[in-house]
Amino acid sequence: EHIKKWWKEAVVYQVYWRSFYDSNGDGYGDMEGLIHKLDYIRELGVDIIWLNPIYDSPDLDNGYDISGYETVMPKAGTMEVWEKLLAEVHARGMKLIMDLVVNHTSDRHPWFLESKSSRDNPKRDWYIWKDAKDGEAPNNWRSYFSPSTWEWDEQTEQYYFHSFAVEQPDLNWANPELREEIYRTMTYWMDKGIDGFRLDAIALLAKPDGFPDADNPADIHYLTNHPGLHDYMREMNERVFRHYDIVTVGETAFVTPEEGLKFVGEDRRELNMLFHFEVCDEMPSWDMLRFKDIQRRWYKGLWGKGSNSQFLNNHDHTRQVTRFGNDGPYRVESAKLLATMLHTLPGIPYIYQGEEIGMTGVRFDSIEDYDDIAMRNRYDEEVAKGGDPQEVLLRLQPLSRDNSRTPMQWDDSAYAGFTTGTPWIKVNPNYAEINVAQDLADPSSVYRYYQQLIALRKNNEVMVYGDFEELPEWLEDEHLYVYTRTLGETRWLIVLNHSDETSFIRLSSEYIGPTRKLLISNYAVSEAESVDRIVLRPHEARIYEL
Ligand code: TEU
Repeated sequence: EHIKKWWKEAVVYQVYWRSFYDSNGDGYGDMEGLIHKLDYIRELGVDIIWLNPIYDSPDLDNGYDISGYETVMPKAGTMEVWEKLLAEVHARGMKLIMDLVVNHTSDRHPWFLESKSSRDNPKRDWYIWKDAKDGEAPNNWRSYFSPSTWEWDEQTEQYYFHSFAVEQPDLNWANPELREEIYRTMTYWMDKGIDGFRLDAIALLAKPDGFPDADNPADIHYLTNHPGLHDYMREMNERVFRHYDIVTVGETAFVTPEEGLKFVGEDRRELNMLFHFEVCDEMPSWDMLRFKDIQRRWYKGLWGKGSNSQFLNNHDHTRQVTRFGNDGPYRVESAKLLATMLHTLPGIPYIYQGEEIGMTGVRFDSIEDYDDIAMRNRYDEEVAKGGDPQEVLLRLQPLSRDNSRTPMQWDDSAYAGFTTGTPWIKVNPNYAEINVAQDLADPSSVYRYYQQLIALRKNNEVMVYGDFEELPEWLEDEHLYVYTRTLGETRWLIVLNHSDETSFIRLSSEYIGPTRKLLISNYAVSEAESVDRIVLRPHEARIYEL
């Protein structure tokens, strides 16, 4: 019952270009540098590159504060280099999807400068302006990056709304003129030949009438999924997406499977793929029982009706082997286990740059070493309220977005071979042990394992379209994750031991047949292994064909 699509069979590789490879020694990665490394990405076997924003921007939120939708930020390169990048990606048989931020712009976008210039400026209503209420902000909402979603403008004596930083005013999607302008700019990029969009913070576009106060201002779910949102999404599809053979991915915070299906249901004509955060937002550290529950609900809610993604880290969430695995003695096994899980669960797998060599999170000694506006604002806010600076720093470190933004570790030369200049953010000190050169030279490296996993997907449709079913014996096990994928006559058994202890699995006869074949594992497995009792070493993963 699956409609086959090229993007359903794809593996996506996310390039946070400013931390990927610096070609001109200014300390920032750039698109020219990315072009130099495209063969590295291609050899992994991935199909789609997701490029974080490269548009003109004051760069306060690392490109997510756009001041020009059709011009390129000089740090990233030029439009000519971008055209070359697209051609080089296509020449290698890969696709390029662009990250597009349409919930808000930079406060230095010309549209906002006009909008804030006077109450009767024609673009006033392209943003959200409100009078003070009893001399205060219109309501009690917190923003993602600041204590209030409202910023007072002295000149026109009104507040403007911002879901993120003060410098990121939200666009007013209720304004049809604004929507038309966004569709025009989307078409501009589509007509350049890109293969789709990753749509940033897309669940925030619709705002509630009257902006009522929240019962609990700290629980910022109120920023998302308001009535009218899907009218915008359907109009966006109607005006732009449906005219191209592309893939569209919605970054949707705080959605349930039911809400998520509204975005990606095959009959909905909105988006193709969901990129939801239930794991990253609701699971501060690893909890196999909760993870299994999340996977069950999403499988039940979406499978056969709409497409989901599988990931455990990105540029906003710390590195998976540190947060959800073991980045110490079992780092390599753990990185391979997490990859095996993400590539065999139902959904399109996303690889965040560096994940494929098992890069880890970071701990900088001083707040000055951190760049992320979310972290810096939170630190300032908490210290201003009397928090002990050292205690606040230690508490914010594990989930700081900078954990994933340290430079890609290419080799053990200065600055991990990322730049010949001074990097914009410090390199993780473990780069001498963890780097691409090392992994390419080692046949049992994390990189080589990812290559094998991705090659499996190319040759086995069961990984893409196979039904998912957990073995009942281990539903409630807090370490073992045991499930099958089935497509027609093909049946795979995946066994995962998510712990530092050795465990074992006793299998009933239906999983032991004479045809059982070990396809991949992250430990050497002796053929003498007894067929009905599998011993799983710490963080051991295996895929069997039954
Ligand atoms: O992130 C959106 C955002 O912050 C939430 O969706 C959050 O990521 C989610 O709840 C998981 O915690 C996007 C970009 O990825 C981020 O880098 C930008 O800072 C942000 O939008 C504003 O554009």
